[in-house]
Amino acid sequence: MAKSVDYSLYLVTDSTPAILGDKDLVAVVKAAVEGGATIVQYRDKTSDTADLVRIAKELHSVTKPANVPLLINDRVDVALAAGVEGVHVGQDDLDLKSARQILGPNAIIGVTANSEEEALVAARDGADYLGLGTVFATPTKENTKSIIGTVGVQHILSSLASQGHDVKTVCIGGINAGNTQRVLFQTASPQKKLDGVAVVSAIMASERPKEAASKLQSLVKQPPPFATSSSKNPLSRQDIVSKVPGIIKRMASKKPLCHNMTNLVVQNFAANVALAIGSSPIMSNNGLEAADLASLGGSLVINMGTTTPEIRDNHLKALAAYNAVGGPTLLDPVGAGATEQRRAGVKALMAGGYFDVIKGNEGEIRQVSGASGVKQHGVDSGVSQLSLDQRTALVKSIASREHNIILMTGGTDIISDGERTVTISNGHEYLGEITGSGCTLGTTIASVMAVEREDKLLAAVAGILMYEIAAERAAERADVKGPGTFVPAFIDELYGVRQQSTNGPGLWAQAAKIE
Ligand code: 3NM
Ligand code: MG
Repeated sequence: MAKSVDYSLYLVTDSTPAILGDKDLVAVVKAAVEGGATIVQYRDKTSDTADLVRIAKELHSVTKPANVPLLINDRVDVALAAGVEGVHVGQDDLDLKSARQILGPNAIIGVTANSEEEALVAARDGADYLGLGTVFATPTKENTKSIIGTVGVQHILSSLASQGHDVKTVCIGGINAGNTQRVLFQTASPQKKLDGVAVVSAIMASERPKEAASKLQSLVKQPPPFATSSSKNPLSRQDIVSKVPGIIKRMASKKPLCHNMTNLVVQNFAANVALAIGSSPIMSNNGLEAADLASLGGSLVINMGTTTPEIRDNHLKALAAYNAVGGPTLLDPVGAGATEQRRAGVKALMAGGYFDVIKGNEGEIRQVSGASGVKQHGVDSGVSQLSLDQRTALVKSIASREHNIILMTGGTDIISDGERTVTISNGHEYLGEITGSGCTLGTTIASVMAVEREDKLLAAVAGILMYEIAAERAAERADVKGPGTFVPAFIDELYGVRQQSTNGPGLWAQAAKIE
């Protein structure tokens, strides 16, 4: 059934005062269509049937001239009576097959799907499109069945593709101008992408529905700013060794801003590490100034080490600000599995924005992957439960799912962008005997990303190598007797490695332990 329908900006109406306010429904829909809504669903759970038909006809008089299909939520009878293009049915409404029998093959019929199974059944039974959700918790619909996130949407898309269904798809629930681009980007599976986004409040609650629709329409057309340049050149040891010195030199001469929202324990150490490697640290936990800082062209580190709900709000504000301008972002989910607060914190941050890099130890990365039953004690690295092959597979799969870079630190660090995977076994045991070594590795990687945006995996690898080779050199020094004397020597060696970056790849060629 090849109907040519543009699903890119799907407006679902809401006539309740909480959303519509005192605006006129038909005027709002008219404005939204002028702004760029490509399909409209009239959703009204309370009006009497006669009013539903009358309002549907009024809405049709503004959608039809614009060639925008109008669908009715749930009520096949109303759709027939008003002569509109189709219906949208939920899982508890009239079933798809009956709706199709009544409305015929040319009607547009969409179905809400909350799970893989619901989606496959609806696709098999001939739905024209599926509304996948609920993506994010939303006050607009409180009785939603489950929040499936971008991961859940992607899972359904993959499974539709693997069963050969080319049904159209939109997602719904908490979609707005702040997350539309990221949601389209992060839900994409290799074989199938969403055809559009569906919104209620982002347009219906707006005082300027035409502008709101036009903004959303322009967002669905372009990739998010953080995804505009991403080269995936091969990264052999040879490539890495030859490119890293130039990148570090560039960082030292540009002195990019590295905005750290980090924990109480490492503020001072992280700022010193940033200065030593050649970036300009700013240690600000105030989300309200993040947009100003993001405009300065640097990168952002969010470290959950000593987080609170209030700090999390600041983190989310800053993340949105950096995402909006494409500033590189790194999440360090310290102790991610240790407490309920931290588990909720990781989820909220990952649902609230995009991180170019998520770095953590095995337990933290397992938490990030959503693996259940991971218990962490304290916030230290703990004991490995997975083999190297299992860890590598996990890192790769999360990276390809999130469309970002995942770094799992350990004796051997594993880093992947889903396609390319690098393992690095530099470093020294003293790094495990001081506080903040993981946190300041985050600072280092983010600093490098600020100057190397084309290939962020290469940037991260450069950061890891710089950091761990400096640690080896510090530990070897005669004046270093243990963790205490190691710290100042390490800062000196970071500075030293930065100075030596002008000497070409010699140091790296010799020291880098890469596979
Ligand atoms: N259906 P907003 S969520 C109408 O999950 C509707 O099936 C949902 O509203 C589903 O864009 C939802 O304001 C409300 O978040 C979406
Ligand atoms: Mg319904």
